[in-house]
Amino acid sequence: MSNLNIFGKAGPALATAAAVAAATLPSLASAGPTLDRITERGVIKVGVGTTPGFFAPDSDGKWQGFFIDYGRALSIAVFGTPDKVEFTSSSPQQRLPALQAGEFDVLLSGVTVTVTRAFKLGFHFGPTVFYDGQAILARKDLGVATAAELDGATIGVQSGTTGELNIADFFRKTGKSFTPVTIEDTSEFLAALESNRVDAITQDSSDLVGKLQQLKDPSAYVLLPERLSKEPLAPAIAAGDDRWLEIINWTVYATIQAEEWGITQTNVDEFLTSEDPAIQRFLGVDPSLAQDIGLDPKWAYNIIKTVGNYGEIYERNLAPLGWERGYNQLWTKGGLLYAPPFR
Ligand SMILES: N[C@@H](CCC(=O)N[C@@H](CS)C(=O)NCC(=O)O)C(=O)O
Repeated sequence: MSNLNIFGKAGPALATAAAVAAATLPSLASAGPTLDRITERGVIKVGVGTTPGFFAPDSDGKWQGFFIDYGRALSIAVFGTPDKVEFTSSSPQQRLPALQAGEFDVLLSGVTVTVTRAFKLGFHFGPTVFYDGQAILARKDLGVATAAELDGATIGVQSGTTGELNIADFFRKTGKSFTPVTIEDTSEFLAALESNRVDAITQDSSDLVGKLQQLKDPSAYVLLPERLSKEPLAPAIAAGDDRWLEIINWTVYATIQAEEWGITQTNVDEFLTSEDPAIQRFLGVDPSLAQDIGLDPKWAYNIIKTVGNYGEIYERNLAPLGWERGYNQLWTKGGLLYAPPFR
């Protein structure tokens, strides 16, 4: 009788190697330098931007916003409390090198996932938390209603952003001309528009909608309807720490899954008596899932109780700016948000 199996002739040797590897595999995604640094320091360092609704200090100097809530959620996942997180704004130009240098543990600053950033620069990304696109904010007195009509305009773009290449691509496609003015500093970027140094500025639409209200006369500008690009905005980290990446992934997914189940900040306690075994595992009533992944059984419960589900985070921070859900709606409601199974 032949002893050939699916491994062919080399089967037994390969099978033995696989068995040894399985026996020596760590049971948890291994922590790396970032998570070690975070636990040693006792605080998560987060790089952010300065756009109302997404990240901005309130009148008491306390950071508020959509991405800020995700920073607090990460603090809950790691430390069980929302306040072991430090937010620092830095320019789009400086924040990726600062992340690489270990000055930040994660960027929650509207970073777009791109293939160059993944392969060439070596960054890793959590789930997209906001599906955005690049837009143009133009002076109304130019008299244009669409970006396609812009010809010969001077356009401000922030250095280090995906906007630099997108705007050049856009004009290459329309065959019209433009003059880019590349500016690093955010205040200077906005000042360039207000002083007529540029005719328009281009950035993620999330950024422009938020910054518009900081301009002295918002009614003097028009947000042109085109979206020049796909800008999936996601948490970004340096390579080399699988467990930190998984904590980020599943923290975001927890907020999405909670919304899908209808679990909210106000009704989460009622769900503690749910008969659904998946919800029992999710909320830590049944601690087996948390034991398997090495997190506090109440980590997801605490996140929902403290910052709410995805929809609540969105509504609280972005509805006041007039944002509708659009692509940032659950997959069950025609959007793109989808959490893999918590099992
Ligand atoms: N998504 C683009 C742009 C990122 C970006 O510039 N984000 C805005 C916030 S959405 C920002 O940080 N602006 C500067 C600031 O707020 O100070 C990228 O990844 O390059």
